[in-house]
Order: sequence, then C-alpha cells, then structure tokens
Amino acid sequence: MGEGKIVAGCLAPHPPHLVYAENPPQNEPVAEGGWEQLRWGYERLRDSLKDIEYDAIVLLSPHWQTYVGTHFLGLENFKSLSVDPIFPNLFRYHYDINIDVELSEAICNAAAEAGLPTKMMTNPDFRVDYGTITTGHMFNPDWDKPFVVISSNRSTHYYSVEVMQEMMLELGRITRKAILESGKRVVVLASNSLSHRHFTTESDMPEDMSKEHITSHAMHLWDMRMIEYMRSGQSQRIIDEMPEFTEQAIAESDGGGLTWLLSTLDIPQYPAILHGYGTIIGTGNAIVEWPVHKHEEASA
Ligand code: 2X7
Ligand code: FE2
Repeated sequence: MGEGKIVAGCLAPHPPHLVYAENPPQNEPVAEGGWEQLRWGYERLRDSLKDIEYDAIVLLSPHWQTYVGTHFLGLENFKSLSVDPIFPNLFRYHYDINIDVELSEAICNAAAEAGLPTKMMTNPDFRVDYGTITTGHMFNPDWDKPFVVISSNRSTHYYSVEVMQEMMLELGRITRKAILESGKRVVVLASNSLSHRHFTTESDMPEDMSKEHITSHAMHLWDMRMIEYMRSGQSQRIIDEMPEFTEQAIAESDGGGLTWLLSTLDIPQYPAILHGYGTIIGTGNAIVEWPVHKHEEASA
C-alpha cells in the first residue's frame, strides 16, 4: 500500500459543556447557550477543513484511561449512552460511533511490534468515554467518518511526564507510519484541555457566562505561552517544556495526547492556526489546527 497521508492535526478539547450548550438531539440536558467563543472556534475549525477530503479520524482521549498499555476500539460500531461522571447534569449523550477497525489494527499491531503493550477493545458493551464523544461531536456533528480511538496510557501517573513523553513520541511516530502505509487520508485529534484546574463548585446555572474565567493568572500565562509556541511553529519547545507545563498548570497534556499529536505531525515547525480559546469551569481550552495540507502546498 503506501501513499497514505495526515491531512491535518488538531488540538480539539472535550469539556462536555460544549455539547450541552449546542443542544444536539443526542444529548438529554437542555441549555440556554454558553461558551460561544469556543463553540465558534469549533465552527471555524470545521469550516477550515470542509473542502479537505479524508477517510478517517484518529483520536486520543485522556478520559479513556488504561494502566496496562495502550488500547484501541476494535469493533465496527459502538452504540450506547455516555454520561459524564462529574457533570451528569450536562452530558447524557446517546452515541453511535463507527470505527475504522482495519486502521486501528494496523496502528495497534505496529505499536506491538515496536514493543509497546497494546490491546484491541472488542467488548461490545464497552462504554465509550465522554472525551471521545465530545470531541467527536464537536469536530464532526454528522458522525459521517469512521474513527480510530486510542486510550491514554497513564504513564505520567505511574511514572513521570518524561516517561509519558518517551512513550507518546514513539506511539506518534508509529501512528504516522501506519497511516502513511495504510493508503488512507486521515485527520489526527488530541482531545485535551490546556491548563486544567477546575473550580470546585458549579454555579446554579452552568451556562451563566458572568461566572466563567480562568482559575488563576498563572494558568493564563501557561496557556498563552503554549499557544504562542503553537502559533509560531515552535513545537519542540512545547515538548521541551511539557514537564513544567503539565505539573504547574495541572494540564490535561498529562494524558499524552498533545505529545502524541505533535509526534504524528513530525514535530511541526510551521505555524498552527488558533481557531478559538476559552475557559470552561476555570480550565483553559484551545482549538488549534496544524494545516498540513496548506503547509505542503506552500512548500511544494
Ligand atoms: O473533561 C473535562 C475537561 N477537560 C475540562 C473542563 C470541564 C470538564 O471536563
Ligand atoms: Fe477532560
């Protein structure tokens, strides 16, 4: 085979508040809007990719947490109700997600061959995590593309950010190679917030935007620093500063998604597009696209 391609890579965060505020028919709770800056950011991201053809979406979610290796959804379809354990008042979503099992197996097998512990999840009753579902919905509300869903091996918590990075850099290189060999055109998504310190209480009306702001100035400074590195094509600095960022901003990069994403993109040195930034219950969230398609056209 060969001639496969990553057409874009995106940071695509998953606070369930975004789906809640959109009021899609799949979600039971009803909202009066809210978090528009981020929801408009997702609109801009979708618009930016609307004319780009691709076959599958490959996503790593920090809320599918596996302690023994990396797991991959391994059946053609998963259909059930996903409930956020912290915010069941906001997210009770009836999902129906199709999986590109061929590509999942190709990445899983390549990772196993490289010595990473892996497993295909083939339990039909397995409940897909809300991170996957929220990012899936916000990125592609029509759900008309198959997914590869990759778990977050909790190596930050079991070992350290440094060990997590070694493993995710390797998994990213393997993911990239398997995609190129598959002959498929793919979008890769890291589903995570940046700074991740939540408020400990929720306002009476969660969508009351007069209550929404970043938890602290220090969190804001970290988010802006990371976004500036993205916007100026300095991915290696993101990798280099990941241990301090992840520890000091309690960042959701602990799950490995951001490191894995940058590795699948070969540590890009061209500017990413910031489609939106906003806070959700105090956490910092950026919607960012690395437009591989435009970068390649420009350098051809
Ligand atoms: O999972 C999340 C998150 N990452 C950030 C904010 C609020 C809720 O859920
Ligand atoms: Fe999260």
